[in-house]
Amino acid sequence: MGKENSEKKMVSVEDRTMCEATQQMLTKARRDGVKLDLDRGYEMKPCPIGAESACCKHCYMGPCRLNPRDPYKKVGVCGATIDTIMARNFGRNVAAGSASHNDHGRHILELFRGIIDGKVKDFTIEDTLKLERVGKSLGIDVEGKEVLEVAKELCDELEKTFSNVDGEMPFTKLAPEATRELWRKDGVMPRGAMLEIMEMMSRTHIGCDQDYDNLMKQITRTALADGWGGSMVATELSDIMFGTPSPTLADVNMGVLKEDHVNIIVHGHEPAMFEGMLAAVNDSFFIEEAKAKGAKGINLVGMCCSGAEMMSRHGVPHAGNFGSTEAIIVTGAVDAMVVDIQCIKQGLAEVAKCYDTHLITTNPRAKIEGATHVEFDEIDPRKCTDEILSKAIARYGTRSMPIEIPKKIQAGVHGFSHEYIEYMLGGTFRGSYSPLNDNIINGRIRGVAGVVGCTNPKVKQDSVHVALVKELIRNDVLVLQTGCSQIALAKAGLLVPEAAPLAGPGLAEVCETVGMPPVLGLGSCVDNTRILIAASAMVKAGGLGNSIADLPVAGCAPEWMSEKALAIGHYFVASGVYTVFGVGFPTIKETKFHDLMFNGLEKKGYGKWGMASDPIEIARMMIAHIDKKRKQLGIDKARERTLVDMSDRRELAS
Ligand code: NFS
Repeated sequence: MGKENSEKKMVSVEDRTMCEATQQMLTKARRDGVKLDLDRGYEMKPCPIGAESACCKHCYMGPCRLNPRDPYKKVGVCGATIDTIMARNFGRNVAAGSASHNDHGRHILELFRGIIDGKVKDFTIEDTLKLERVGKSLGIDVEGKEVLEVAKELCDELEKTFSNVDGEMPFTKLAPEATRELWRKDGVMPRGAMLEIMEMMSRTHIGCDQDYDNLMKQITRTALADGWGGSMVATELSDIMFGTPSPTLADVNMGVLKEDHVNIIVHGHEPAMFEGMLAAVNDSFFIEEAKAKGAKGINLVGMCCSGAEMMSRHGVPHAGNFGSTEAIIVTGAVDAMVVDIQCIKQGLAEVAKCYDTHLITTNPRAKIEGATHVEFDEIDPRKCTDEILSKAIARYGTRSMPIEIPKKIQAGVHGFSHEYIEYMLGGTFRGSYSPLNDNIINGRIRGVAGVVGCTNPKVKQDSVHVALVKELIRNDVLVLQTGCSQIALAKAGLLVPEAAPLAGPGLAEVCETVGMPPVLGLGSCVDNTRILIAASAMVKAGGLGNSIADLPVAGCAPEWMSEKALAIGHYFVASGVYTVFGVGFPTIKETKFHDLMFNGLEKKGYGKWGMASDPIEIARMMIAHIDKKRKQLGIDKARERTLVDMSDRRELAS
C-alpha cells in the first residue's frame, strides 16, 4: 500500500525530463524499483536558508542562520553581515569551481610535459600548426625551431598559469587591451591559479576579509584564473595533443547503444583516458574476444563533457548529458561505465549494482565507494584500458537481464573550434572574424549568445535549454554552445544546417549562405574558453567597440548546478559579458552584495549577472542587453533597415 501511495504521488516522467529516451528509462527504473537522481531531485526539499546563501558555517560558533526575509535584521555570532556571508560563500564556490578546472588544466599540462620529455609514448603532438600559433600568441619566438623546442617553451610558459606568485597569467595576453586595463586598474588581474585560490580560501576564513566589495575583487581574480587560466590551458593543449576540432557529424542520444555489441560508456572530463580507450577498442585482439562471446563488436560511446570533446574531435557517438547518466544504466545494455573526475554522481554506484553494470573509476583523485578502481596511467595506458575491456567483454558474455534500449538517436554537426569559425566565416585565405562583425553591424545577426552548462533535476531536464535557444535564434541571435547544454540541443535536432529555417530571417540567410547550423557546438565546459577567444577576436576584428563589454553578446546557463558553473559564470561577467543563470541563484535580492553582482559590476565596466527561470523571459533579458549594446555602438538603426530590406525583397520575389 505504501508503494502504491508513493507511486500515486510521483510526478509524471514527462514533467521530469523532455528527453524521451530518459523518460522511457525513468519509467523502467520506477517499474524496477530503482530510484534515479531525477526522482531524488524532485523529492529533495532544499534548505531555503542555504538556497539563498543566508547561512555561514565557516566557524563553529555557529553555524549561523540569518533571516532571508529580513536579511539585515540579524548578524552572525562574529558580527558578520548578510553581505559578508553571501560574498564568502560565493567566493568559496568560485574557488572550488576554479580549482576543479585548474586541477584539470594542470594535469593536461603534465601530460604535455610527459610527451616532451619522452616519458609518455602513447600520445603525441597532433596539431603542430596550433602549437606554433599558440606559442606566437604568447610571445614565443617560433622561427626556425623544432616542434619539441617550441613545445618545451610553451610548456614552461603555461606552467606559470598555476605557479606564478606575481605578474600576469600568460593567457590574459589574448584578452582585448581595454579589458586588461580594467583588470589592472581594479587590481583583479590574475597572477597564478594556486595563489588566487589559496588567497580566496584564506580571505574567507572567519575574521579575515569582511568587506563584500573587497571580497568581490578576489572572487573576480579567482574566476579569471579559471577562464583565462586552467580552462584555457586545458582546451588549447588538448587541441595541440589530440587535434583541433572541425565540424564532424556525430550521433547523440541513448539509441547509440547497440544490443549486440559490448557497450562501454566513458563519462567524465579528462580526454587522455578516453583517447586511450579509443585506441584500445580498435585492437583486433579484443574485437575477436568480444566476438568469441557472441558480440558483433565493441561500441565505445561518451557522456557529459569528455564525451563532448571526443565527439567534437573524432565523431565518437554521445549517449546523453548529466541528467541521463543514471538513466542510461537502466537499459541493462551498459557493460561498463568508465568514469574519471567531475560530475560523476555517487548514485551511479547503486544503479550500476542493480543492473549488473561495471562502474569503473580510473582516477586516483576520484574514487567511489562500491565502484571498481582501475587506475589510468598516461605512461602505460593499455594496462588500464585492457583491464576495462576484459571486464566489459566478460560482462557481455554473462548478460542475464532483459535489455531495453530507447530507439532515440539524432545526428548533428559538432566541433566548431574558434579557429574553424574564423575559417568558415572568413574563407581559407582571409580567415577572419570581420564577416561575422559585418553581419552583426549590418543587422542580419543581432548578436551572439553562449548557452552552456549543466542540467539540474530541480527543473525538467533539457526543457529550458531548448526553449531558450529556439527563442534566441528566432530573434536572429547566433548561439554558441558547450557542455551538457549542447547535448540537449543536439538531441532536439538543432545542430544541423537544416535547422536554419527555425532562425529569424537575418540569421537564417547567413546560415544558408555559409551552410552552417544556427547553433554551433564548441565542445565541453572547459571549451567555454573558445568563446572568450572568439569574443576577443571579434573585438580585434573591429567595428564593435574596444572591449568584450562593448560587444552585443550575452551568456546563459539555464539549468546550472555545479560550483564550476558559478566560476564560469563569474569569469564571463568579469570578462565583460552579461550572464543570466536559471534555476535560482545563491544570493538574496534585497542586499548590497546582490546589487553589486547584478548592477554594480556593470557600472565599473564589467559584465553583470542576471537571473530568471522562464526561458522566454531569459531570452528577452539577453536580447534586451544585446539591443542595448547595439544602440551604444550606434548600429541599432542598421538592423531595422536590413530586416525591412529583406522582407521587401521577399515580397518582391513572391
Ligand atoms: Ni560542465 Fe561537464 Fe555537464 Fe555541468 Fe557537469 S558534465 S564540466 S558541470 S553537468 S555542463
